[in-house]
Amino acid sequence: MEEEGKQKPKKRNDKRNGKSKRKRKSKSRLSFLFAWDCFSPRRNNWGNRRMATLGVPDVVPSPAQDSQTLKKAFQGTSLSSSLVFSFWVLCLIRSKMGWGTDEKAIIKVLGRRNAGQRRKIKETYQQLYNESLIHALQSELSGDFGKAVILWTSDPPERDARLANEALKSRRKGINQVQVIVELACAYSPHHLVAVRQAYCSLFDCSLEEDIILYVDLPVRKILVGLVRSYRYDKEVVDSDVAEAEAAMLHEAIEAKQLDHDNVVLILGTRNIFQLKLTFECYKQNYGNHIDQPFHFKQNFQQDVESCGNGILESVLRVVIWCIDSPEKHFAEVIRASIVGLGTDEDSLTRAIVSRAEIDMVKIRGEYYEVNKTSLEDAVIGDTSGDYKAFLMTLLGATL
Ligand SMILES: [Ca+2]
Repeated sequence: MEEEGKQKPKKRNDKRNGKSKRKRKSKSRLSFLFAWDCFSPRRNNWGNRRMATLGVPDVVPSPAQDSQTLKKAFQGTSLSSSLVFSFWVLCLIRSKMGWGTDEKAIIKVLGRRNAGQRRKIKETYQQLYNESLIHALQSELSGDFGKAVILWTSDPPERDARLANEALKSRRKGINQVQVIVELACAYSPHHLVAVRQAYCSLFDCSLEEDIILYVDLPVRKILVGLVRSYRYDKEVVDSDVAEAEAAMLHEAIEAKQLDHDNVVLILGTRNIFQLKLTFECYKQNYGNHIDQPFHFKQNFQQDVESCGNGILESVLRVVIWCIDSPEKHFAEVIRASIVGLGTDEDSLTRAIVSRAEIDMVKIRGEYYEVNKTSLEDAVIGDTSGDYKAFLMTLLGATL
């Protein structure tokens, strides 16, 4: 779990001209920011317990107790409750049918522990049984349920490095795959992105950037490399002059239909999230009027990007803007798209719920209801079943 942003906004001195150039957001100059201030990433973009749906019990067993419960669940607790059968019959059934894993107990333990608690359980399990918990889960669980539990139990940087690798090596390179990389670069803290890049190097013996260059074609490659290379400043420091100038640059790129222009890549890949939100707002204020729109309707940067075409580049930039401006909108859409119509895209559904349950799932749930007029929980219940459904619902706050 990533730490809640606790740092207060601060001034930064620009030594080039000897005076404070960058300014802390002030209500008088930037009053239009107030409307979204309550959704500010400073408070919850990168993790906030109040925005998590994960339900940790008031009294949490020790990591050793949890490890024992899990070990017992792998061996099958049904032995003790099925004394009516003789022991050898159970052994026979178990050996023939693989019967004996208590999935509910696994969900009850792992599905109700936060990232720090899960890490301690993993360490303790390794010490007690000289066996990796992840390996044990891999050998005991299967299907979408197994995948979801393993992703949830993995360290977040390693989890996301594996997700990125899977997306890059996928034969399909549609927006569903590419957006996994965009999420990493734009919807998480800069520290998390660096940790994912480090994990990627250790796991796959090459850098994330190298694999993007290898597997993704231009012009999307240029955008993705620019985004994952970034290490954004993570505090709320904005400069309205920079926002005005860079909104103009974005507008020039839109006018020229050059969405992969160097300026676009530089702005989106280097500026802090707060600065970019201000730039998007300046864009809307300065360039949002369109002849064919009612006078009170101002088009924003994302809508202008979409009006440039419907190719992969436009889709990628739309995801970039959403992940920066309001990640909950993006993840609500990922969940909607994974559920809508016949069948389910379980990988996307799992990724969205597993990776955001501890960050902003409450906001995602609200956004989902707003757009789809149905609850996120009902949608998940309607499209999933068995232990997989029970696990996702537990991460969404339901109790078994
Ligand atoms: Ca469906």
